[in-house]
Amino acid sequence: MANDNVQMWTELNIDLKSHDMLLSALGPIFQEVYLSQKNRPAGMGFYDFVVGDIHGIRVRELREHAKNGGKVVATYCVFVPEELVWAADAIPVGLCAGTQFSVPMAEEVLPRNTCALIKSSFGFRLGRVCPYVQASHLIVGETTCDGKKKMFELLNQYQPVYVMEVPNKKTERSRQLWHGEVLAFKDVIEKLTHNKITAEKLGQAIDLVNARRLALQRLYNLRKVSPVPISGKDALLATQVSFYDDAKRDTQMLTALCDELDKRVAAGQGVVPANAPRILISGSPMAIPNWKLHHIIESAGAVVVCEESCTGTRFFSDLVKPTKNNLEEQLKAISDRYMNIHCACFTPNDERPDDVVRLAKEYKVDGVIHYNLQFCHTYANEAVKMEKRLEKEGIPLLRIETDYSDEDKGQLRTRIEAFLEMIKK
Ligand code: BJ8
Repeated sequence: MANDNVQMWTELNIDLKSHDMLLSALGPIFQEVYLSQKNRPAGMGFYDFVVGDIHGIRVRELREHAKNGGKVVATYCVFVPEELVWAADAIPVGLCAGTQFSVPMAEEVLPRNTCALIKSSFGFRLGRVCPYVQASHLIVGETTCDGKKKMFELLNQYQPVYVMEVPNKKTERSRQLWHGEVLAFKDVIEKLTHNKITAEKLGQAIDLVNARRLALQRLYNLRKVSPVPISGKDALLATQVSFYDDAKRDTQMLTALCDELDKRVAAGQGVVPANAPRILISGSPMAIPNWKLHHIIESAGAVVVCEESCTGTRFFSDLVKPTKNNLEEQLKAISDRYMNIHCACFTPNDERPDDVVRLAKEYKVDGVIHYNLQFCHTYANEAVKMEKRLEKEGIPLLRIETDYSDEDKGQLRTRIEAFLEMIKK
């Protein structure tokens, strides 16, 4: 299998030397962050296997699909309506962009004062180290932030990129603009795949993605219990894998994991003592293998019970409203659902602090850690409002700004330990 992988990566024009370095760096990190945890649910075995073969089996599935004439559509943002991709018999893949490894590659071209997520994604393509990028027929970007939209222009020099225009306001005019974008995206996908998106196909795709959202909702609901039956790191990993695994299989694996967690809850079995501080993280998304903050928090004896982020609740909280098989109504339901993502790219975006307050209560947290990637201006600015709002609600908040490097780990540890000491029950 190892040789088969090498042949596949060669066919995908991967830089094998760099790629080897990337994979050999991932193993020890995963060992330290994940495999060293005690008392993990057996269902996490599947996710360990996925990470252990991160550029193997799933990429092979995508290649098989392409050999049979299918298309692979890569995305970076939860605004891209994946239902339309599935409905055209193409496969959507959420790209990772969570590693420091590809950042120096990107810095040869992009300004250094760009957020790590943007640099990491661009570096993957520039350095040819990500088989998911190489295997995709189209990359779909969006205009959520300035850094990303300008990076997509550059990325387009290497691979076909289509950019969806995400409005910055939530007015009726903006909603209409977004609806038009969804319709245009449908045309783009139909053209790419030569498949017509019918009401029947779209209905099936809506059910497929909604089922995965419901499974993730169930997983997160189980994290509301005390003592919590799963660590924040494990829940984050399960969510991260949902971005690129097959949606049907993913739903099955999440369901099996939740069945096991139900039993843990019934037996009162937790991964940490009931009095461990419960933390909600709010802010920028954390793509694989960005486990840095969770690892520091949980190594300090606390537990992350919820993420208000795009690798958390924003990814699955809302379903696309099921409608009868009428294409027009389905497309409207899709655009409505996606416009309801409370990303900091919107102004104003008061729904996000509302969400954090609500989630803090639902998950009975002792404190919130606001996480924003360095040079991400939207989240950094929104933290000011968040701080005021949480202060009013009496919810302790710690603001963290960081990147993917290890340089500030010691400093973060000190600040987080001090915060945990302050909120201790
Ligand atoms: S819907 S959060 S996934 S845009 S961290 S690249 S905003 S400078 S990631 Fe996001 Fe979609 Fe919004 Fe979610 Fe720019 Fe900020 Fe970097 Fe960011």
